[in-house]
Amino acid sequence: MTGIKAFIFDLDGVLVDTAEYHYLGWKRLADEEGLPFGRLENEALRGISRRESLLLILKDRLLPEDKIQEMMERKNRYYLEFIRAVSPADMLPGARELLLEIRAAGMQAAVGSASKNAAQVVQQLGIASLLDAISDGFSVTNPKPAPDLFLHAAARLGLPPAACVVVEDAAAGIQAARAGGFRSLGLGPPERVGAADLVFPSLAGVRLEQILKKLD
Ligand code: B16
Ligand code: MG
Repeated sequence: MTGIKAFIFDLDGVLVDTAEYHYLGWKRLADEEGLPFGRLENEALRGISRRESLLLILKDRLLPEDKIQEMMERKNRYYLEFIRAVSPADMLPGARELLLEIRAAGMQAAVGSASKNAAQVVQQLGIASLLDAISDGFSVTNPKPAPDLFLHAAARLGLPPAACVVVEDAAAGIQAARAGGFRSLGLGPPERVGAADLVFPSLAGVRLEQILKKLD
């Protein structure tokens, strides 16, 4: 018996690939500001909060707080334009199937995303009715790799961390899961998510029973 009663899903990179839209938003901002930024630099932003992402793009450039706020708002406007077309068809392969299996097994499911736009994306994906809780960029102050976001989700589910599996595509997310005492399922290359209890390239073809058996 695993004692697992719930799954906490990261959003971007796990349930949907909004990473490309985050990239295009940052790229447009960086180009406007004459900041060097490309796909390579973008890899370091996976799962990282909006503010931390901007600070990484700025490197050692120091800017006043109002300019930082303005740039974060501008990038978010671009991002919101890009995600307007997100629909149920954008769920990543295997994600909806796993959510449905979790529900059918009488387990709980939550989203734990650093994004302040998570609720909107969940709505557009049409999966709100499959979720028991959404913890997002408004829920806690300390971003991943701090465990706060996942602890918030577990508290909303009324469960201890050890009863929840965190599903993540980012190194910072796996770190956060481990720090909080959660089980973890990493999606992607071992170089990125190898610290997780269990690693799959993606959720495509991954069945609930398979996960529970391997975590046993
Ligand atoms: P926002 P996740 C993260 O989502 C993204 O991976 C990351 O690129 C983004 O900067 C962060 O959300 C904040 O998003 O600007 O919409 O608040 O992977 O935690 O679901
Ligand atoms: Mg992610």
